[in-house]
Amino acid sequence: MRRKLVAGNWKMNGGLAFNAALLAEIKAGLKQVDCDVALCAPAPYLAQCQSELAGTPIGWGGQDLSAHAAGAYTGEVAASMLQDFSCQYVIVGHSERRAYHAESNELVAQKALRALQTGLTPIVCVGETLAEREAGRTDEVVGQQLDAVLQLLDGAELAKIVVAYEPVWAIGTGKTATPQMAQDVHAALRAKLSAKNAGAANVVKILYGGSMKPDNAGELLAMPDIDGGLIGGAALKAADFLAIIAAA
Ligand code: 3PY
Repeated sequence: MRRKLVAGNWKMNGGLAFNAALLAEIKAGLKQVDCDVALCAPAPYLAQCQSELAGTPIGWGGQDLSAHAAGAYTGEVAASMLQDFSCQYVIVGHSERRAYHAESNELVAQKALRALQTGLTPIVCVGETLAEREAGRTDEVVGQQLDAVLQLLDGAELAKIVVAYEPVWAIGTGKTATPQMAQDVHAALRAKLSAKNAGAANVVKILYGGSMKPDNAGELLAMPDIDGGLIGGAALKAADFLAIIAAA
């Protein structure tokens, strides 16, 4: 039985005062937690997450990292820097980074490897565009995205990743995959993981992301291969985030 993970992706939102109020409200509202919970914040606010969340059941992490260990890579954030702020997680390959920063499947896989080598859990995002879905290419596209990671990791490393299926057409649009549509893709992803390493496939959490909110979380999270959520807009509202945690 895989323990569920509810991870918030704040994207490029927030500010010191906003975060302080949000974190206080989430901490106050968090009663019984039966799942893992994490927040992925913009890099400048990781120190704030560390000081506000240390000692709580809520973990924290970055939204991206460099594939390089250190050096002349202006603007990049190294895995070791995330580690300095006690991050446990880092998102890699979010569709917004793939689209706006031209991140290839191979680069995303290298970032996942770098995270693992530094003791961070990479949340590896995969997902198809609307055109790809309408052309019947969903499994092929997410399969290729996952394959790049499978090629780089051995079985022990693979068991430590989290995968997030985020259909691009459901991100920030209010549209959500139906629970069965999401389950079908999650099952295909797990089959791919299993072909590489059956033991790892059983333990890897596959999250659903893309407009998960309180009113659809319960039915999505009830599907056998949906092991949690990567939450966008709803993670910026304490009541919504808490409701999704309660549904997990
Ligand atoms: C969304 O739900 O919009 C996301 O992109 C979460 O990562």
